[in-house]
Amino acid sequence: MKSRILSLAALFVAPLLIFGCSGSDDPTGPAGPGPNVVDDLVAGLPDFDSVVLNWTAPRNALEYDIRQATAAIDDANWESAIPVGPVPDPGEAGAIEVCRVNGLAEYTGYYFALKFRTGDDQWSALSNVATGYTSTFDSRGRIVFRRNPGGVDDLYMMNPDGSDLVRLTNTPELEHRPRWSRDGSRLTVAMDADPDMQVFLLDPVSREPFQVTNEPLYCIHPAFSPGGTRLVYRTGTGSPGGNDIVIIGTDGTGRMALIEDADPNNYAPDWSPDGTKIAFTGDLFEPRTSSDIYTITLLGQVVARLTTEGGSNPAWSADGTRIAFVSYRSGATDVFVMNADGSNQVSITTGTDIAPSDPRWSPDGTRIVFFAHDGNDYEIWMMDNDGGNLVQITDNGFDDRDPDWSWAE
Ligand SMILES: [Ca+2]
Ligand SMILES: [Ca+2]
Ligand SMILES: [Ca+2]
Repeated sequence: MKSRILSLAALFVAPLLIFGCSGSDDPTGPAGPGPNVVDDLVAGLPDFDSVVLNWTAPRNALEYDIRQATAAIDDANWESAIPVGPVPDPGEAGAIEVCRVNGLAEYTGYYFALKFRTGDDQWSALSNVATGYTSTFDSRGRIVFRRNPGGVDDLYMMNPDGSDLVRLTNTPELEHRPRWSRDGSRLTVAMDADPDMQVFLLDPVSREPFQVTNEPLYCIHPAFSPGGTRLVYRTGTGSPGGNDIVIIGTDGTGRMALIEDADPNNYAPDWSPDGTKIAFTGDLFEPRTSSDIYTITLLGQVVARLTTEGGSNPAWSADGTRIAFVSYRSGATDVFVMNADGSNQVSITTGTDIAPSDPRWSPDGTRIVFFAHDGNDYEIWMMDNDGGNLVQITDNGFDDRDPDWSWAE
């Protein structure tokens, strides 16, 4: 009984002691867990148009007002600072709050501060002022790919070792098989559209898509010309399994079919780095028993049939001397590398237990990135151009597909 009285007394005394320390005019109400001010606001994880704010949730907070400015924020200029949104609802006192501030200018210094509301028209004092820099957009050496965390694919960008992951899109549409422009400033991608997938350009900084094609049947597999003024893509023909290879200006004008009204399945075109040829997967000649790799001129004249034992998804190296591709000719799916004239075709993944898809070259031609299934979902892998140093880059429960390595210098 005695100990019960003591503990009851402690319950009454302790709050009085805390009030005594913090002052009787404490605007945040009765004491409790968590601070009654925000003095640990920090800005970090910069992206090229956003930063992430963290702070400890104060007690009795009902709402946050978070603001940014490019000059230091104080009580005098608080009202002119720019509110950011959306802001999170206050969590439990003492919890770590997180707020990503989007829509900032690239490579710019910002000041951030907040107030929190504790009752009707009762606002706290200004928090500490945090500073943060957005980063500059730089695609050099970066790998773009698609991932489906919400079930529908969005585009992401990462370093070759998987670090510094940036989400480029967050849309309900499927973004399929992105490709960098040679200067790394733009992407081309096939996206869901009405009535079927169409080819878009995508500014990776503004995330604004521009629809290039507007055709009744799907248009997919776009790739840039080396100068960035034209695209080559694959379009449906209405004939079951048939696909044409088409080039078009990036402004949507100048459409010209290189392979037209084709019954067979022609796909995955890639523009030669010297701009003179298109390599693609096709089945042009009788007997039509396998998909092989062909090159054609910009007038649609077949230059060469580079493979005869099966081959798909050709990818030129940046110097134009070699082509990587996929083939099932040995009874397993492998990545092959050959000279650009079709000579010296060598499998570089023989003996591995993965089935690689859609190889793409590093800017210096020493490495090849591709995607493959890990038994549960798709992951991105990388290896030397002779198959050595095979490493898995992503490792998660989403599908990670269609990597493309920026050749921007
Ligand atoms: Ca999407
Ligand atoms: Ca996985
Ligand atoms: Ca995965």
